Amino acid sequence: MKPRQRKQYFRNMKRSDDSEREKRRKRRRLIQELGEQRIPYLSPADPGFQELWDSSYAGLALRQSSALPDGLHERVQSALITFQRCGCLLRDLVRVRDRDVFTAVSRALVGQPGYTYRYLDTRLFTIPWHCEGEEGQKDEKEKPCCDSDLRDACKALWELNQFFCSDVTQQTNARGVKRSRSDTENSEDTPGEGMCEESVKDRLLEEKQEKEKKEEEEEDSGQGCSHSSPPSSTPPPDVAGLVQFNMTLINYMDPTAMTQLKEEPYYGMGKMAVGWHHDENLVPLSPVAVYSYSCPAEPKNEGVTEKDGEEQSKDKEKETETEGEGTSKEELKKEREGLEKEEVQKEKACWRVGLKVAWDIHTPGLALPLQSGDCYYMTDDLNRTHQHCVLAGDTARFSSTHRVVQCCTGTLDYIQKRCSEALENLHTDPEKNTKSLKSLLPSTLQHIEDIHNEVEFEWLRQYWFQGRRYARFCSWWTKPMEQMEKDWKEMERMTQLLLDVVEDENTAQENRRELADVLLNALTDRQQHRQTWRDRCQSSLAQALAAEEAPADRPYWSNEDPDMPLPFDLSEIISRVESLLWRM
Ligand SMILES: O=C(O)CCC(=O)C(=O)O
Ligand SMILES: [Fe+2]
Repeated sequence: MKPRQRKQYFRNMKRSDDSEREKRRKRRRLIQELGEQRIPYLSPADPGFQELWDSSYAGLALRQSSALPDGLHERVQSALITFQRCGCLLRDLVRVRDRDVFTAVSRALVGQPGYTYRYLDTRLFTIPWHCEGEEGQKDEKEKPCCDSDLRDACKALWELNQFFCSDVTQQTNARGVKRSRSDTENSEDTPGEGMCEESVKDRLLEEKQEKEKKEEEEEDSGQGCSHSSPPSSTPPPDVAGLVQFNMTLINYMDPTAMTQLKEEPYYGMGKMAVGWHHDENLVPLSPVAVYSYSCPAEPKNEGVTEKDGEEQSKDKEKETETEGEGTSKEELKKEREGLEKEEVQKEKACWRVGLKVAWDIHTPGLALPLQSGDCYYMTDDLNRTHQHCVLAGDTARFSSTHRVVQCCTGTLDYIQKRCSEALENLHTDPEKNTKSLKSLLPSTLQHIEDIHNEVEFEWLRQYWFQGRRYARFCSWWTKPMEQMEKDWKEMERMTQLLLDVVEDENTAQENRRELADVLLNALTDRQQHRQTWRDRCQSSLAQALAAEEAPADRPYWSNEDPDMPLPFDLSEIISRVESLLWRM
C-alpha cells in the first residue's frame, strides 16, 4: 500500500474505532441507567402472559412436541446427534463490529444443494439434504457426497422440513381466518393485564433510554443471523401458497461446557446462548420454523407437562397458605419469596426463546419455555418488528431453524453464471495460444472486475476461511470450488490484460484514462479486502483453531509463482496506475 493510501486506510480504521468506542460507551450508560431496574417480561406462569402474547406477539406460534409424529422426533433427534458426532457442528468465527468473535453456539447449514447463507460477514455452505427415495447427492464421480449416516441424517432434516412447510402454511392460514374474524369483532388491540403501569418520571426516563437503546440496537448484534432490521417495504408473500423453506441452520450448545455466557441485559431474562437479533437475509415476511431438542442430562420426569408444573406450583402455594395459618405475616412473605425464587430457578433451567418488540421498551418482553421436541414459528412480520434471543437452560440443546433464505446472489448456480459471463470476454487464439480481451468497453470491464472481486471475496476466501470443515465430511463443494478457482485464475489473467492495455501508450488517451480508473478502483478494493482476509486468518482466535478447522488464506501465492499473471500484493501495480493517471 502507498503511504497516502495507508494513511487514509488507517484514518478510516480510527474513525470506525472511535464510533465503536462511542457505541460501547452508550451501551454501558444505558445498562448503568437501568441499574437494578429491568424492563418487565412475562413467562407462562405470570398473569397476563397469554394476553400479552395475543396482543404484542401474535406472529409467534408454539407447536408442542405432540403435534409432530413420534417417528419424526426419533429420526430428527438421532440426526442431530449424528451431526454432532461427525464433527459437522462448529462455532463460526464471525465478524461483529470489525471484531472477530466465535459464536457461542456450534452450527452447520443443511439445505438445498448449492445454496449458501450469509450472516455476520460469514458465508455458510449447505450440506445438501437428501430427498426421500432419492439415492442422495452425488459428486462428479457419481460417488455419494457423504457417508450413509450423514446421508440419513440429512434426509431426516429434509423430512422435518417437509412437515414444517405444510404445517406452517396450515397454521398461518387457520390463524389468518381466526384473526380476520376477531378483527371485525374487536378492532382494538387490548394490552394484557400484566402490562406495567409507569409513573410519569419512569416514563420520561424510559423515553430517553428508548432513544439510546434505538441507537444501540442499530449496531447490536446477537450472533444470530443478523445485525440490522430487514427491509420493510416488500410485497407480502402469498399466505395461501405453500411455504418453501430452503435450508436449516442447526445450532448446538452445551451450557456446562461454556465458561461464560452473557446475561440478557435489558429484562434480566438470564444467560443467553444467542443474543438479541433479527434473522437476516430472509425472503421478506417469510416464516421461520424452529425445532428444539434439549438432551436430558438425567432421566426426565416424564409426564410432567408445562401445565402440570404450573398447577402443581399453584397447589403448593395453596398448601403453604393453609399451613401458614397461625404463622406471622413476615414468615409467610419470606416463604412466598422463596417459592417465587424456586419458580424462577425452575424456569431458567429450561431453554427459552425470548422476544421483544424492536425499538420499544414499554411493551414487556416475552420468554417462552421450550420442552424437548417443541417447535415454534415466527410468522408474518414478527422477524422484522421484533427481535429474538435464545436463553440457555441447564442441559445441552440442539435447534434446527428452517428458513426461506433470499438466495438471488447466494447459490452456486448464480456464481457459476457470473463466472461464465466474465470469461466470455476472454479470447484465446488457438494457433498462437495467446489471450486477449474481446471488448474494451469500460462498463464491460468494470462489470468483469466486479465479478472477479465477488468470486474472490464472497466465495473463494469465504470458503477457505472455514478451513477444510466442509470437505472433511461432505465432498459436495470440493469440485465446484476447484472449478471456481480455475475461473478466478482466468480472471486474474484478464486483469493483467487490462493492465497491459492501460499501460500501452498506443491505446487511445480518452479510453485509457477511463480504463485506468476502472482498474484502479477494482485493484484498490481487492488489495483492501485481501488485507482484511489476511487479518482475519491471522487473528489470535483463528490461530488457536485445530489444523483441520484452521482458516486458510487461499488463494495465496508468492511473487515467483509462474502460474500467476499478477502478484498477490497489488501495491506496486496500484502505484503504477495511480502515477499514470496523474500524468494524463
Ligand atoms: O435456537 C433457537 O431457538 C433459535 C436460534 C436463532 O435465533 C438463530 O439461529 O438465528
Ligand atoms: Fe434467529
